[in-house]
This record gives sequence, C-alpha cells and structure tokens, in this order.
Amino acid sequence: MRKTLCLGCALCVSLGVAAEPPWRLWYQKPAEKWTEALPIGNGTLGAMVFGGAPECRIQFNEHTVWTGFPRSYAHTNAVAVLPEIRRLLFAGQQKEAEALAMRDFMSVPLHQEKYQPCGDLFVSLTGVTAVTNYNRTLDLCEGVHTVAFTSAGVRYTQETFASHPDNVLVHRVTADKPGALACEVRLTSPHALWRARALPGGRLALTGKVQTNGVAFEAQAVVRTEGGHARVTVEGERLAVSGADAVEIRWTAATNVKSWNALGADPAAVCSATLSKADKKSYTAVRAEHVADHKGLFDRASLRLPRTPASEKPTDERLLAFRTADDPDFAALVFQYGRYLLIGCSRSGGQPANLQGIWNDSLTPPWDSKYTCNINTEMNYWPAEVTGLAECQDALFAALDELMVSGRITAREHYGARGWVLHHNFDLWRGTAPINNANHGIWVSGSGWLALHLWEHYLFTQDKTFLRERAWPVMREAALFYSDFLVEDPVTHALVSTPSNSPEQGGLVAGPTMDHQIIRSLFRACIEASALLGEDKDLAARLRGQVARIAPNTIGRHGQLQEWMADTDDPKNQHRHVSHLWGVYPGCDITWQETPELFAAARQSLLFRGDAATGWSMGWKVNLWARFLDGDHAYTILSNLLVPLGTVKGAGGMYPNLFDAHPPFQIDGNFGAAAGVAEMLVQSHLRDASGAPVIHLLPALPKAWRTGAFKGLRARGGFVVDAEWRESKLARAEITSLAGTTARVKYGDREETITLKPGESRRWK
Ligand code: FUC
Repeated sequence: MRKTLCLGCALCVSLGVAAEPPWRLWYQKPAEKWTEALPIGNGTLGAMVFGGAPECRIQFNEHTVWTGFPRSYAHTNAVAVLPEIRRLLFAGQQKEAEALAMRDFMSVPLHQEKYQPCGDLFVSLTGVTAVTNYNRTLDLCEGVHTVAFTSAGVRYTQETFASHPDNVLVHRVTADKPGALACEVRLTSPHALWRARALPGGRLALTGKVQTNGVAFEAQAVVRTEGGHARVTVEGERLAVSGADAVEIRWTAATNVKSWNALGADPAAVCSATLSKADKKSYTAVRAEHVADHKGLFDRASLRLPRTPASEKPTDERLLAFRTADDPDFAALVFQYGRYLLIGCSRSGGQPANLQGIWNDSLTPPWDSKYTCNINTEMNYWPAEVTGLAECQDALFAALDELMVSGRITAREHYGARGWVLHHNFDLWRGTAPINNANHGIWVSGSGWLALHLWEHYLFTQDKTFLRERAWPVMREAALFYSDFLVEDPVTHALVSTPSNSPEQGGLVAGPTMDHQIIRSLFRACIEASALLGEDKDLAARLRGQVARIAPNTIGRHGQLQEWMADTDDPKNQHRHVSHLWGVYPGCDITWQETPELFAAARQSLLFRGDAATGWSMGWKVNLWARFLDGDHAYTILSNLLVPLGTVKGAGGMYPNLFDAHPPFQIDGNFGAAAGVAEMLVQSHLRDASGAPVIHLLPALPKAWRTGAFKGLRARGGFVVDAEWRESKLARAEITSLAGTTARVKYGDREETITLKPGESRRWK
C-alpha cells in the first residue's frame, strides 16, 4: 500500500499555503440535543458523546440490536398473480394492478424491522459545579473525542474513542490535581426490558431485550483507576470512584444474534471475552492501536481548500455563518467528515451503514433506520472507492452474500425466476420482498444496483481474485434474475422491467427508465467480467442478446430525458428522487462523450427538478452537476447543503454536529456530499477507444476553489491521483498506479496515455 503524506508537505509548501489544517469539529459548549453530540464508531459499536459537565452522557449502539427475529419475508407463490399484474399494467390499468399486488404480491409481513439503540453510559463528576474554559473537539484524524474544562481550580480532560482492534468504547477522565477525581458511573437503556448491575471489581453490566422472542443484548463495562488513593465502590446500580488521578471506562456490547438467520449467541460471554482481552493492555496501548488503525484509513486522502478567518470559528458558529462568509475550506471539512463517518459506521465484521450509519437513539427511528436501496444505501458507499476507503465496503459486500440467499427465495416465489432479487429495502433479517406499498415497494433494482458496487470495486482495484471469488457469484445471479424477469413490451417490442416503478414517482408501471439503465449496466458488466474470468460464456452470450433489446433511454417533448416509457414527465415536478438520471451518476449509461444528446436531455431534466431538496437529494445533485462538468452549479448545491437546517426553503441542511438533515437526520447526505466533492476534482468513469479509463483531472472545479490541492483520490484502473491547482488552473498532478495498467489522462483539452508499472508514478505539469 502506497504511503500517503499529509498535505503539510511539499505540496502545500509549494503552494505557499499553511500546512493541512487540523481536521476537527469543535465547540465551546456541551451538547444538549442528540444532533449536537459527536459520533464515534468502530463499525460494530457506535456512540454519541454529549460531553456534559458535571455529567457526560454517552449514548451507544450495537450494530445488531434490532426489533424482530430471523424470518422469511417472501410471499409464497406470489408469482401466481404476476401475469395478471403485468397484463393490467400493459392495459393501462395501474390502479387495478396496484390493488391486486397489494392483495397478493407483497412481503409477508408487509413491513420490515427497526434498528434500535442499545444503552447509555453516564459519568457524573462529583464536586464539579461552575465550569470555565470549556472545549469539546472531535479529532477526525485520530478518531478521538476530547472534552476539557476547569472547575474549582481543577482542569479536567476527557478522551473518548471507539476502538476497532479491541472492539471497545473507551472513556478516560483525568484531573490535573492528584487524587481530585471523584465520579459515579452507570449504565442505562431506553428499552422497556432492561436491568443494570454494579459488581465488585469495578464492573458494570447491562442486560436487556428488545422483545421477548427476539434480540437480547448485553453491555459490560470495566472501570479502571489511576492514583494511589483511588477507591471504587458499588452504590446500588452505580459504581462510585473517589480519590483518583484518572478514571477509565472501557465497555463493549453484544447480542444473541448469531447471524441474519439465527439467534442463540451468548452476549455475556462475548462481552466478557472482549473485555478480558482488552484488559491486558494499558490505556496508552489501546489508544495507540486505535489511532493507528483509524489513521491507516483516514490518512489515505486529503484535501486542501483556501482557508479564511471564518475557518477558525467553532464548528456550530462556522455552520451558522457559512451562507454569508467566505469559507471554501468548510467543504473540505465536510469531505473529511464524510470519510470519518464511513470509517465509524462500516467496517469488516459489522453491519453495513444504515440510514443513520450506526448512530440511533430512538426506539422508533425515521424509516426504521434500516436500509433503503432505491438510493440511500448505495449513496452511503459513494465515497468509499474514490476516497480510498474501499475496505469500508466489506460490510456491504458481506450483506450482499446474505441478501443473495434470501433474495433467491424472493426471486422464485414472486417472479418464478432464477438468481436473486432485492426490492427497495432490507433489514437485519435480510428481507428482500416488496414492502409497504405496491406503488413504490415493487421496485426490482436493488440487487442490480448493489451488485454493481462489487464491479466498481473491481474497476477501482483491478483485483481479479476479488472479481472471481466475491463479485462474480453475486453479479452473475443478479443478472440471471433480470434475464428471466424482463418481458417484451407489446407496443415497442423492447425488453422492459415490469412490474416496477421509478422510485417513489408515478406508481407501479411497466418499464421505468432507471431500471433499464441499471439492468443494462449490470449486463454489460457481466459480459465484461465473464470475458475477463473466462467463465459462463453461455450466460454472457444470452445477456449480449438481451442487452441490445432493453428499452433505450429516450428524449421527451420537453427536451427532457424520459423517466418512463411514455412521455409523461411533468417539467414542474421538483421531487427529490431523480432516478432516471442514474445513468449519468452513479452509472455511466449516459455520458457527454458517447451519448451527447441524451446527456443534454438528462441535464434538462435536472434543471426541471431544481436545486433545493432533501439532504440526500442535494448530495446526489452535487454528483450529477459534477458529471455535467458544471463545477459552479455543483458548488451552489453543495453550499445549500452546508448550512443549518431551515436556511434554504424546502431543503435539508445540517445539524450542529454536521449530521445531514433530510430532515430528520439521515447520513446519506453526508456521504453524497463527500463523494460529490471528489467527483468535482477527479472522474474516471469514461473509457478511451482501447478501453482504458480516462482520468479526468479537475473536471468540475468551482470558481470558489481558486487554489487547492488533493492527495490520494482513486481512479478506476487502480490509480491514485494527487493534484494541486492555482488560480483555477492545474499546477501539477501525480498519478500512481497500484495495478500496473494504462490510463488516458485528461485535463481540459490536453490528453495523454500513460502506462505504468505497479507502484510507478507519473508527474504531470
Ligand atoms: C425514501 C426517500 C425518502 C427517505 C427514505 C429513507 O423513501 O424517498 O426521502 O430517504 O427513503
């Protein structure tokens, strides 16, 4: 792995700008609301640190605390009504088709389950009253949250972090006066069924159940003290510490979930084993291993944009001022925060990032804090490859293996098809059937879209072993489903996807544009993968025959890209979903190079949809405007996202902790924004005539970013790209190959083909 340097190196010196700023969120008062608290996470445990004084609340999550239990959601023999639903749709009887589908075709049960909070750790400092010189900071580089304040002449410091190597949450309080530290520590839970115990030996345990026949959880904490006179006593359900120089609380949590389809694990045993392993290590060792692990991912990419006096403000004030201040560097902070959040909520061995990542304090979270796959889950992973966090997709890829198993049953029972299918949601129990409502729940492209994430991982890394062993089985069976599922449209004779919908627009139809773009892209990827691997030639031949027959993208009477087969788009429709633009981003079914007329029509559709929208929709539009090579428009939308919620009429924004506001909090907008910043700086989705990726440097640089530099962005073909620019012109770029392949490098009108050996770099001036 190539070593990445911080930008405080030669790059910045040559730019005449200061070293890379400290990537941090910081505040001068404790959090009162959850959306002011700051997130830490290791992919299996997540926590929100409030940083209060005298009492600090740390609300925490464990990734498998969900309502429900293992079950199949497939509707046995739903396929019996499929021909009639299709017939009704082709006959223009949408309402009848939806009514029939609601009756006989939907998931059983109709709704999926909810992601749940686990508990809260409270640390109350004794003797702390009036507080001065208060500061709380989340250091994104180290992944450590710090609170410091003074009370009664004593300076208190608290450090909190989530260690991935040790799977523990750690909170350490120190006082600068020996023996001055006294506190009470307790664990609680918002669930109805829970119990906490304090045990001799500085131990706390919390046990609980989400429901009697479902998930049972346990959290265990160990309280360690420093200082010769420190004492820890049991006070009811609490532990009381006195006379300490420092107090450290390490805690972990686990559930009885063995896997998506089995309960029966022993959470107490898992917690004890985790804590006793960590117990052998000093605080310094646990912290150092955590920081090294976190930096190993975080330091891979960096971005430097012009800093101004506004950049120095506390984060909440900076957010409030962004609209009127000159603060281009705020976008760099949001870019790095997006990367930080992905590291915190999606790691190997954990569940993938849900609608709130891994952070949720509510028993009834919005949209159940589950997985919505008609945009949100995919958007969560948009920054992964391009910003050097490919490993964070491991959790998603593991879930795909499981979804494939449950999705095979749905493919069979609902469509009589081979392969696997996922509709617009899944949960911990890997429900894949259509939920909620026929008009938007029957949408068959979740599996196709997510399978393309595996293909993209191959394109970015050129890892053929991954392609063969991980990607191909999932892609192949996803394609197999659509190959069986597509039917001929009686009017155009094209192959169409039916029944389905253009996400949350226009109800159940035959042939939404988005589906065709996704299925076409998946088929093309499978044809290429089959040739690369020398496997499944017959399937590839069949897909080749079908791909040419899938209903094409078409331009409608308003000059727009049609969202459906019929030219029924309403130019006044400003709905948040822009599904038919999938082919522009994240797909590349429509490009300025290959399909300029469709590209122009897609641009027109985006203009009709407008700028203001929910958080994630603006995140998508930043990426789309970057693909339309319009950096200023991308920046306008990004700027509408980087403001306090409520600033732009009808739009999302951010909470004081820079969580994206749909509203309410939904993490996809954070990831859409981070990916959008990267997409403005480098693109690599096009290919040249030989099939080599085109690395397009600064394709959508906004005027607001006159000067800047980035390091470590990734391009397809296995390249790492660094660049700097001055007065809006590329000053220098360095392209390093990890895979030893060829690329066409493009900046403005200048193009050059480079072929590099693995590890070799090429400078561009
Ligand atoms: C879809 C979107 C909503 C929200 C939800 C989780 O229903 O239309 O805006 O993102 O998913």
